[in-house]
Amino acid sequence: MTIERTLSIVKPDAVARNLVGKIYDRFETNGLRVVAARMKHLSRAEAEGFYAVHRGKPFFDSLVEFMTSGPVMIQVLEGENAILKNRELMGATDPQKAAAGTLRADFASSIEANAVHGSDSPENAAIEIAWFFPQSEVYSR
Ligand code: RTP
Ligand code: MG
Repeated sequence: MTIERTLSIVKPDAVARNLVGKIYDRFETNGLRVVAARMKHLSRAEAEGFYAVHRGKPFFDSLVEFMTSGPVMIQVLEGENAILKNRELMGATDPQKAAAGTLRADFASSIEANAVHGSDSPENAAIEIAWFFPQSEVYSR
């Protein structure tokens, strides 16, 4: 059994649609625990830095525009295989391709405004958690 932590973001579309509680409920119902959280309206520099791996891709400017369009809810989730489990709960990037019952199938409106972010590997989870939270603000069990 591997207890992991992953970085999750409720994106501006889902915050605007008042879905934070419904999304947290999915995490908690599926064995993930919120161990750090903050709401933040990302600056352009923060969004560009956070999504730096996508710099140069055709959707990068639009992605940064979207991620800075309103506040986001940022959390660290902890639990067994948290990284993969959160990705499974999220569903495919494109909500049209996301499996039924996933967050993106239920709450996303487009491939860009897709409700949630989740770290995709242990390496990126560590980087992304540190990007938003000092260790003293992660309340691990
Ligand atoms: P995320 O990083 O946000 O958890 O999403 P992901 O791994 O499922 O997808 P990724 O390939 O990392 O893309 C990051 C975010 O960029 C936007 N996107 N737009 N217009 C497009 O073709 C396109 N492709 C990606 C989405 O908001 C996606 O979640
Ligand atoms: Mg990604």
